[in-house]
Amino acid sequence: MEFDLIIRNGVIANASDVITGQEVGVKNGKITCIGFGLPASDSTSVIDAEGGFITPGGLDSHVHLQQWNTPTGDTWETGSRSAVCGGTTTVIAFASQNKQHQSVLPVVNDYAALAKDNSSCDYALHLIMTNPTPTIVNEELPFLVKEHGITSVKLYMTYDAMKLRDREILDIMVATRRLGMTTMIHAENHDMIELIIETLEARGQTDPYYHSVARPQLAEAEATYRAIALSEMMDTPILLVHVSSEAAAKHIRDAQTRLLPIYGETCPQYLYLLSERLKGENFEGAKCVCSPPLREKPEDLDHMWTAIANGTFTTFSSDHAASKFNIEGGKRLGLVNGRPFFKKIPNGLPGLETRLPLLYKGVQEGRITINDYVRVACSNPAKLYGLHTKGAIMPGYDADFTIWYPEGKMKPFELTNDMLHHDIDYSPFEGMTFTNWPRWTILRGKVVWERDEGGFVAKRGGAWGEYVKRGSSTLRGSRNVFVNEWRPPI
Ligand code: DUC
Ligand code: ZN
Ligand code: ZN
Ligand code: ZN
Repeated sequence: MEFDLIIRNGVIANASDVITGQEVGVKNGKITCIGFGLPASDSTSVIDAEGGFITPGGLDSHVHLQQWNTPTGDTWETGSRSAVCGGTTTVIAFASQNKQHQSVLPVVNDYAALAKDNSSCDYALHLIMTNPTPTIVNEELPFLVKEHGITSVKLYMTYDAMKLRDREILDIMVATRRLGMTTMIHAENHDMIELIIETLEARGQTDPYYHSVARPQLAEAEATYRAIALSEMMDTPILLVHVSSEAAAKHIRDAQTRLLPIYGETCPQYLYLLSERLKGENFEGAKCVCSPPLREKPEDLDHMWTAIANGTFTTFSSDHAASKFNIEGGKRLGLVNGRPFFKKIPNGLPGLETRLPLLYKGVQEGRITINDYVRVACSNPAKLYGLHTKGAIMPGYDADFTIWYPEGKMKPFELTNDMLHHDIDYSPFEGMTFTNWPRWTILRGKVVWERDEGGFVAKRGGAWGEYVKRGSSTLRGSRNVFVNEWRPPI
């Protein structure tokens, strides 16, 4: 058998196993063989992994690029470049409906056009629904599943511009159940938050730090449980996005123990950063405003690591939703007449490129295993969102890989923003020490990032990331188990 590429001397890590001593053979962008002593011909490229881990290419299933609410953020070009330089080979970003849109078909087309020919990694789209008219729910969603392979929606329980009532969520779940879609939910109690914000404002408490006071863990936990109850009644799988607190994770775990199809996602910021970061001088706290907010205590971070290790969290995503800190003309978003106003600070952090190195650090520190890493960062996102040729190193799968340095080979370094490839003027993780980083990123058999030599090399071949039409989830879905004799409409 002829190979285009052979990767030698690596430790192959999947979600289930670690394989040593074997090599990976690639032909026409696919993994065709895993075995001993694969033969190289004159036309075969050979990579020597020198004992480092070979993991499936990272799949970041929660990314905001060129969305209407991040006007100073990354484009597809800069965001996808940053992704591959951090080991990610596939991103799923959002096409976002405004309340005014009476049809989501043009919305999806517009977002797809932004990505087309501009992405250095493979990509897919979720749909954010903010105004679920009967036509959209009953006619357009089936079309999007069939024609575009958009098999997931994201719904918000908070923000005036996005929030849905419980009844609207239930109506959408009738359709997502019928269509085998995954429903992602941003769970925070809107009314609790709105009341707190109003009173904070009246008291002049508008510095960035009060963003975290305005969105307590209780607001997340209440909405999380409510979302689970809606899902249980409708027998429909959901994923709670960007979970930040133990109380919310506990609701998810309890539901999973009962075999409900409830899934959870967490993000790097909830593993590493605390709300004290919002107190920085000179408005620096604005760099760490995300929702749900950073939590208070070191134990809060430990709980999130534990929930990755014990399987409560299904996926680990960046939630890259970046805005520049300094914008042209010396302006800063979130300052109103020179005064900080936390409600006006764009919510979200940059994190596409740092997601995998930060998770890998947890492997090095013994918090999680390499199998946990692959499960939440590669395999489960592929299974939950129906990317059936990605997320594992197996014959027949896409030849997408992240290859790490062997331990001890890389000189420790402190992260600075100029090492990153996004178009954002800061990273909340600057100053952290790393002792490993993706050494090579390979997308469908082609090297797109080589840290020691060419750096970001995808540009040589153009932005050749492809749109991926997705199928249905292969994780547990609707079970035909109901709360009583009532049945949802079919
Ligand atoms: N939700 C997200 O998913 N991303 C950024 C902000 C938010 O509220
Ligand atoms: Zn409101
Ligand atoms: Zn959200
Ligand atoms: Zn998000």
